[in-house]
Amino acid sequence: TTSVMHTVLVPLKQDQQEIFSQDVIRGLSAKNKYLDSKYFYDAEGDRLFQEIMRCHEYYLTNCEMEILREQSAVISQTILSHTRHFDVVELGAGDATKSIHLLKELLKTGQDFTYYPVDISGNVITQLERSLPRQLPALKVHGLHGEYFDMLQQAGILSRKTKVVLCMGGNIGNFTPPEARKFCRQLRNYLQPGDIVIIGFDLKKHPQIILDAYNDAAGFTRDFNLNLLKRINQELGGNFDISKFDHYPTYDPGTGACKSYLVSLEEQDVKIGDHTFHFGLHEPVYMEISQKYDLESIGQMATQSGFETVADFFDSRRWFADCMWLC
Ligand code: AVI
Repeated sequence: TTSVMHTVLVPLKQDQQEIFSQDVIRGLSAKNKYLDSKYFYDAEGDRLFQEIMRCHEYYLTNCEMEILREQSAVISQTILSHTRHFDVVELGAGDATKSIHLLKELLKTGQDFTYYPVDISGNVITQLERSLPRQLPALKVHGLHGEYFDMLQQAGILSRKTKVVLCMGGNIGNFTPPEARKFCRQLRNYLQPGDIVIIGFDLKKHPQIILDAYNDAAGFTRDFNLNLLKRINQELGGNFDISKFDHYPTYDPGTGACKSYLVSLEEQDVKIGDHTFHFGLHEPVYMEISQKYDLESIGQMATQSGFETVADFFDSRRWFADCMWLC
C-alpha cells in the first residue's frame, strides 16, 4: 500500500483566518445578514455533524449508505462497462464509510486502481491513510489534502488514467442551484472525455420530512448552527451570547430550497474585534442552504455542464440519488 500525503496548495493558517474574518465581517455588514456554512466545520462542528448524521431525522446519510451498501456491485459493473483503466478520486472523502462499499466491489473485479481521497482537512486524510489499509488491505491509497479542484488537478498529474470522481454526501446541496451549476461546469473542465462522476443529490420529498431533518429533536442541528457564533467568538474575538439566538429552519417545496437562519431574540450589539454589529429584534442571519432537487433539474444540470447521464441510483424510498455522469 502506498500512502503519501500531499500538503501543497493549502493556504496558510494565518491567511485562512484572515479570509474567515473578512467573510464574517462582509456577511454581518450586509443588509440581509448571512454567514457561510463552509465555516461550520471546526473540530466541534465536525463532532456535531457526526451527531446529526446519527439522528433518525437526518435521513440523508442512511439513504446514501443504503444505495452504496445495496447497489455497489451494479455501480461497479456500470463503471466497468465504460472503462477498465481508471483511478478513483473522492472529493470530500470524510471517513469513506459509504465509498468503501464501492471500493470493495471494484477490488473484487480485479481492477488495478488507486484511490485518491481528497479533503480540505488534513486530519481526515491522515485518519483515512491509517484506517483504510486495515479495512481493505489490497487498496492502494494516496491521500490528497487541499481544495477540491487543486487536488483534482494534482490527481491528473499523478495519474493519466480515466478518473472516476465521487462527490457524495449531498454536499452539492450546500450550493445554490446557480453555484451548483458553476461547480459542475468547473468539475467538467478539470476532467477529460471518458471520465465519470458520481454525485449525490438529496431529492424533493414531503416537506415535513425535510424540515424535521434540519430540526432534530435532540437539538444537534441547532447547536451546529450556533457553533459558528462560538467559533467567531473564539477565533475572531467575538462576544456573541448564543442564548440570544434561535435556530430557524425553512423549506420551500416549490423551489426545493431548505434554508436555515439564526434569529436574534432581542435587539443587541455584538462585537467582533474592532467591529460592532447591530442586530434588531428578530433579525435573521442566513446560515445555510441545503437544496433539494428533482430528477428533471438534475438531468438539466448534467447537460448544461457538459455531462451525459449514465444512470441514477436510488434508495428504496427514492429520497436520495447518486447520479452517474459521463464526460
Ligand atoms: C454537509 N451537508 C450535506 C449537510 C446538509 O444536509 O446540508 C450539512 C447539514 N446541515 C445541517 N444538517 C446537516
